[in-house]
Parts: sequence; structure tokens; C-alpha cells
Amino acid sequence: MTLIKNKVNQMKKNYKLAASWLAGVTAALCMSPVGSAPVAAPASDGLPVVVQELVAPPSLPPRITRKTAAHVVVNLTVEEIEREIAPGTSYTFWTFGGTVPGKMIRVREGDTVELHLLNLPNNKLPHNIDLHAVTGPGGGASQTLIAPGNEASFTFKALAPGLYVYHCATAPVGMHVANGMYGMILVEPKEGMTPVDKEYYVMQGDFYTTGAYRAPGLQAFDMQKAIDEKPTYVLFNGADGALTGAKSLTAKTNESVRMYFGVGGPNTTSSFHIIGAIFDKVYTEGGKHFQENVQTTMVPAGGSTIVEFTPRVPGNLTIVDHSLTRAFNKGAIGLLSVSGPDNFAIYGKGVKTPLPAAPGAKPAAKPAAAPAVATTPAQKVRGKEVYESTCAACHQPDGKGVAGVFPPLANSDFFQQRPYEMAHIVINGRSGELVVNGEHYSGVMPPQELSDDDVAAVINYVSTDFNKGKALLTPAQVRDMRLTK
Ligand code: HEC
Ligand SMILES: [Cu+2]
Repeated sequence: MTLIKNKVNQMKKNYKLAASWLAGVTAALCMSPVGSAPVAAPASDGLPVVVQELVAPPSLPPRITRKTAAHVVVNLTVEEIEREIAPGTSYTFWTFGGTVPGKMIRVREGDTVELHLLNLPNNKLPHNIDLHAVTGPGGGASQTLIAPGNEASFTFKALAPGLYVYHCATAPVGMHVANGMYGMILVEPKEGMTPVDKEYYVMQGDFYTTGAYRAPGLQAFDMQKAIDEKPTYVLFNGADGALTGAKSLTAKTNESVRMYFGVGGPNTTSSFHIIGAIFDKVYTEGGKHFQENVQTTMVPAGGSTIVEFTPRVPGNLTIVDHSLTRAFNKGAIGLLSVSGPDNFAIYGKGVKTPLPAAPGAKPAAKPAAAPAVATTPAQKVRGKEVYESTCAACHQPDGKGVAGVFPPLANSDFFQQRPYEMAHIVINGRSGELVVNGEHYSGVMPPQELSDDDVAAVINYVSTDFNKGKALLTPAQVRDMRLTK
């Protein structure tokens, strides 16, 4: 026991030494204020030294404007941390720099990269790094394999421009990656990249917990689920809700957006798609050439893509893995919230009209004429039909929902307190924090494509049959609600 303690203390000392050494070097290097600017003393290879600025995803370092090669020093720290994987559910992540994905490294074709990896003394396991941008066996894995309380470094030349995944390659590799140990390195081409208005950094990963999706409390890694490739979570940027609600990505209409998207895996690939956008350009597999006008692009585990597009109308664009139950049942969903003026020439509001009754069919029940909300038997039947065909899939046939995932509509205090808001939710969808009957939710309900009659019918059905309330809405009121945002 004391032996182990002594060893740990020794490691802590070593770490402090390494840390102060690094701090010294960094101070000497950082004579000019901005991290990405060249600094005074050249490296032994004669190149000007640049210290890589590291920022948390979905941000990334700015576009490189320098026209010549540099010696880029990258300091990555391995941190094993416990934090939320979903609201109310925590998990022990192993990370590069405290974030999933690890912070993006951005260099220029021809640069020499001096990579330092620090394994904190409080960590429990050895780790290393394999960068797909490296030309050489193992991509740096053997040079950087270190126990907690150590620091390793090696250099490599960034020969080929592209967007590359980096990851831990310590056995069991699948487990280290499943716990969040991946990120990306962008090697810009010599001639530079065209400027865009917004750049974002997003990575998808699959996670395996012993408990079910959104089961509360601290969850352990489930190796068997990983081997069986049955992820509990498929997530963007390491958390359910990392890119929704207040954390949604943003853009203005007509701004050019470039997204650096990668898949850490360890196992699932991504059918990467943004609902409501067409990618103007896709640099397939993160390589040199682009394809144009793409709807969905396939990204392999340990691979990447660069997509560019320009939102033209306001609203939420939904970022998904179009292997859809991953998006709607395992968390692979994010939002890009676009603000700006409407452009109905590009995206019209739409008109909905009921078809004339088929010859011989019984005439449809007339909606209640009186302003007081009275529902006809036909409307009640219709409300049940709409509920069963549209809402039950998520809110469950009995309206009781799925704890922590889909809120209940039956005996819902949220519903009962704000009955008139409910049509807005059905028409426009809803995302973000929500508390129903004391339970927290942070999901995404997509807007439901229903006629005014059907919205009124289903809300009335939920009110009367699931909440002991009265009928609330007429189709005319729903129509008016559509006009207000
Ligand atoms: C794809 C799954 C899905 C479908 C289909 C769906 N919902 Fe939802 N709904 C959700 C989620 C997820 C939330 C919670 C959203 C949040 O966290 O903000 C929600 C929230 C709600 C709420 C507010 C919370 C509550 O429990 O009172 C209402 C009301 C609601 N939905 C009604 C409906 C109705 C009516 C339909 C059918 C017309 C429907 N939903 C279809 C997923 C769905
Ligand atoms: Cu590792």
C-alpha cells in the first residue's frame, strides 16, 4: 500500500516537473500574444515555432493565414472525467483535453507537428494517441504510450492535406474509443482554405452503458454490448443534448456554413444528414475532392467529411444520423438554429385543403359551428385515430410515455397547466428542458404535419381521454395559431 502511495507521489512530482517544464517552454514560446502566431525562437528544424491554440468543440481554431511552414507545438492532456452523458445520467469519459471529441488540431500542409501528450497523475490507465494524419506505423501510438503521471512527445510532418481522426490506441482500443478518446486534426492545403461565415466541429460516437438509454445515475461501460455493436447511445459531441436547446449551433440566413464532421466510433458509421439543407459541397471522406448537391453522406468509423452549405430561410435545421432510430431513440440529433427573414419564394408556407368526398361516401361530420368547443362523435373518433397513428409511437399507446425519454401526455401536469400551448407544440415541435410530473426531459419532438382539424381533434382527445379535461380547441383556432409564431 505505502509502496503504491510512494509511487503515486513520485509520479505527481514527475508530473509537476513536466508541467512546470511545459509551462516554461510555453511561456518562452508565447512571446507573441496569439497562440497561432509565430514566436521568436525557431525550432531545431529552422521553422518558426507556433503553439497550437486549443478550443472546446463545437468551436475550432481559426483558418490559417500563414503562407509558409511552421513547427507547431500541440499540448494534449488526457483527462478521465465523470460528467453527464444525458440529463440525470453520468458516465466516466476518457478524454483528450476534457472534451468529447478532443479539441481540434489545425495545421498547414508541410508543417512539422510536435505533439506532447500528458497523462494526468490522477488518471487510472495508460493512454496514447494515433493520428491518422501521420505517415508511419501506428501513427504515434508507440511513441506516446504512457502510464498516468507521465508525458510523451514525438514529431511528424503533415504531408497530405485533409481532415483526419485521432484516437487513443491503447488496448482494449475499442473501449478507450467508446469512452470518448477521439478528436480530429485538420491539415489545411498549402494554398489555404476559402473563408466562410461559420465553422463548426462535430463528431459522432457510440456509447455502451450497462443501464438502458437514459437510465438515471452513474452508468458503467458494458463491454458485451460494445462487442455485440449494440450501442445504448449514439451521440454528437459526447452528450445527449450537446447540440440542442441553448447549445444549438447558430447561423443567419445566407451565411456560408462549413462543418467538420467525423465519426469516432468505435463501431457505428454515420448516414450524416441535415434535415432541410442540401450540402453544396461534400469533401467526401475528408479528402481533397468534393462532390456537389448531396443530401446524405456516409462517414465511416475513424473517418470524416467536410460539408458546406448556405441556409436560405429561417428555422431549425435538424442534424441527424439518418439511420433514424439512432437519431430519435439514441440521441444522435442536433440543431442548427437559423435566424433571418422569411423567403417564401424559396420555401413557401403551403396550403392544405381536404379532398372532396369520394362518390357514395358518407358526408364528413361538419365541424362544430358554435364558438364554444363542442366535439362531435366523429371528431372524437378522429382524435383517437390521429393519436394512435402519430403520437403513440413516442408517447406510447396508453399516453404514459417513457420515463426520461418521452414525456407522458396522460395526467400530465404540464399539459393541464398550459392547455392552449399544446397546439403550438404539435404544430411547431419542441426541444429543450422540460419537466413533466417532476421528471426531467430534454428531447426533440419534431413538428407534426397535421391538418387544423386533426390538430384540434388530437389535442381534444388528449385533454378529455387522458387528462379528464374538456375539449379545448376548434380547427379555426388552430388555423389562427399557425399564423402566430
Ligand atoms: C418522435 C417522437 C414524438 C412524436 C411522434 C410526438 N411527440 Fe410529443 N414529445 C416528444 C418529446 C421528445 C417531447 C419532449 C420535448 C422536450 O423535451 O422539449 C414531447 C413533448 C410533448 C408535449 C409536452 C409535454 C407533455 O408531456 O405534456 C405534448 C403536449 C406533446 N408532446 C404532444 C404530442 C402529440 C399530441 C403528438 C401527436 C400529434 C406528439 N406529441 C407526437 C416526442 C414526440
Ligand atoms: Cu486511452
